[in-house]
Amino acid sequence: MMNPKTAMTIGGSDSSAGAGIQADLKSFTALGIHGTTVLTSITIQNTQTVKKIIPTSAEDIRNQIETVMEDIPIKHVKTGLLYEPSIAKIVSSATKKYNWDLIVDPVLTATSGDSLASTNLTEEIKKTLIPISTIITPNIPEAEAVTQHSISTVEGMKQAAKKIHTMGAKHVVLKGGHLQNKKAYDILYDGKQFTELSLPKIPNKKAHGSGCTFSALITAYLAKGNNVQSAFTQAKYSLWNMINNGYTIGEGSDVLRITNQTIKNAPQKIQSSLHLETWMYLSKIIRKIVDELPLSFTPEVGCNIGFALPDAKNKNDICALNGRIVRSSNKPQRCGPLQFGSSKHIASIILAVMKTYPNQRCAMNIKYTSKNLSMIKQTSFRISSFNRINEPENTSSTMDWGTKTAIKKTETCPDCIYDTGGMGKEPMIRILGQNPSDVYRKLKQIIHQY
Ligand code: PXL
Repeated sequence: MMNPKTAMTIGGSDSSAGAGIQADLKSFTALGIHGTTVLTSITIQNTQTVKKIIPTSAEDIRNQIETVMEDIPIKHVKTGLLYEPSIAKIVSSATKKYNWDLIVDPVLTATSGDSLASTNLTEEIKKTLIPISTIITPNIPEAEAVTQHSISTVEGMKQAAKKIHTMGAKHVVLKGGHLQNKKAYDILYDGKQFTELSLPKIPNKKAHGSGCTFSALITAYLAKGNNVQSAFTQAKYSLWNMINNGYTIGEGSDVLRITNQTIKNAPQKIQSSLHLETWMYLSKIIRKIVDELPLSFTPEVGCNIGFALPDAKNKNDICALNGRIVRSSNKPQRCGPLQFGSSKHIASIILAVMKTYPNQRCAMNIKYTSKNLSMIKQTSFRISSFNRINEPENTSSTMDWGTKTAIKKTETCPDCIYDTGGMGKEPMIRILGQNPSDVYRKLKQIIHQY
């Protein structure tokens, strides 16, 4: 195995490990980057409150940087909580000395509202860090503090980004989560053009550490060799999925799920809000299915499930796993991200069903065994089938032909279609339904016959 690439974070410890150095290190690790850590402070906090900040001495901070740098080659460095202006000065000289690519997250306050900076830190960041930063990643209150202008619209964000760019930052990433919009807009400005990304805000999730994690992910993507624009985009989608899969450990904010799995399963290239809603719906149901699917329902080739946009025309309109739910260590496990256009197989089935029954937009395959079939027969589901022996030679898709053949045999849409396989083809049962919940409900009813 190759040695991992390296990066550094200079920031504070968060004893609840949701933000700060801990979130940075988790983000680096999730992307396969070895993170080194320079502690500027210890914060004493839980998910509800910051009780105390104990700064590290300037000498010890300098010593940490020098000791790491005399031994380990590092190019990408992220700063978080610096706390005092003198620390910003130390980072500034080190950036010049070691020729770092510096990613500055100008941390001023915690999610809980507690202040994380002594006076004059904003001024020092403006004076010494912004002019040498590759990227600065403020949220709205931080951008307001830096520009001395209030921001309440996406247009206002763009004006602020331009202003911060004139202060010397090569790129400005402005995080719009604080705007009162349904969507979270984030923008990247490189001095010439804006890249705008928006994803729906995740309701009821006050996520602690999302700012740290976003800039740490950007840093890690840069360390992996991505350019700024792709680092920004990838980090945004990964972060969104980490918030979406966040979890509760205390009475206060949730914690992000900063794992490689969450990054791998993040949405990619989402074209519209309808695409994203479809993705989210299927994603949620897949989680339940993986938890509850008996191994006896998992075919050798694995399970897939697809969900089509209304009026789907081709496989690009169908969201499915680019991978499968497979057996691993004796339990079902999801592998692969959910993507539009990723499965010709499941798309052929759904598109064939939708030709006759446009509302039936979801399908999932499960293992065929005579026992599974007899369990389905105990329900009131309509069952149909096809036989591969009867497939004409000139069909372009067996699934299209088989599904249409099975549909012709019943007066209303079947709930299940099975075939008993063929040469080198595993027999299979497909569950059809209007949407992921409908398919999940039918699956549970079949499991219940056990
Ligand atoms: O999210 C900003 C931040 C950075 N660093 C530390 C923190 C926080 C927020 O709570 O605790 C150590």
